[in-house]
Amino acid sequence: MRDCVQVCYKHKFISHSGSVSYDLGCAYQQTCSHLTGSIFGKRRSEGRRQICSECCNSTRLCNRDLPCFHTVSHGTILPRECSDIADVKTGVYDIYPDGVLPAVPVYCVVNGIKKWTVIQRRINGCTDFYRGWEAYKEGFGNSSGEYWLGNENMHKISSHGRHALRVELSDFDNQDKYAEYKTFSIGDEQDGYQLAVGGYSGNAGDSLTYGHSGMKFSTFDSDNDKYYTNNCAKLHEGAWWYARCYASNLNGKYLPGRIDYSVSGDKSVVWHSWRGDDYGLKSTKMMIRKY
Ligand SMILES: [Ca+2]
Repeated sequence: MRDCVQVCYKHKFISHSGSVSYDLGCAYQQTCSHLTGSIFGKRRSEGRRQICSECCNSTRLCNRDLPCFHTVSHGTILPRECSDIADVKTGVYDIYPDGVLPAVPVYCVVNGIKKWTVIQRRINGCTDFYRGWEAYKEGFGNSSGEYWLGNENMHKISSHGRHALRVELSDFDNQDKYAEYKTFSIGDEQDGYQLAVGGYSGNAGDSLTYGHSGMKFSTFDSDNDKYYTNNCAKLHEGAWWYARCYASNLNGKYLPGRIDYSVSGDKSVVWHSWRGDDYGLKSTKMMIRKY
């Protein structure tokens, strides 16, 4: 099987003692057709002086030495997020949340001097967002369409410098609203990718700080919510930093417009403080930037 592309990296880093070293290794960009659900590859190896090897088959075992055909130049600092990319414009770019390969394709939004990295986008309901812990951890979807960047990537990006979050929302009456937060970060997996968000401004109302900041992430197969006798992710067919259960549900089911409670319940793409929990929004965009 030859549909896995092998790439190599050489990444400059500074150790705790202050000495400069280079992390040499290899990674692959996952292009295997049976894994099209994910746009994100996995880092193949860590540490120094790894031998480049071939991605052999779907078991992801690597066992053959191969020459590298692509090497990142000596000392190159790879962009961790859109604001690290020189001359970035609105569109799809590769970022490296780990600081090393593999690349993660992502949608960048440039608004004046503000360069945003989109972490979540809904536009048409084409992508299924009712997925489990591993899918939300790694990310899924398509960088030019609907996607979730992945909790692990969000954690890595938000761990380097202070970040702001901007949430942009549209309804089916062609109205646009936004909510912006001065602070945004995601904990690591051990912390359940806990959300920390605050400093609201905007015109959509704040449906994230109260009820979600401080909460762990929950999926249907990993219940970390505060509703001890029920599972919020299952109840609302989403995955979110549920408490008991939500003020917003942007990864909910794509149910356009006013929904019939008796049929669908409050499972849709909701931002309570704007259109209430019986209205499924048309599009959503969550994006972050370093400042
Ligand atoms: Ca629960």
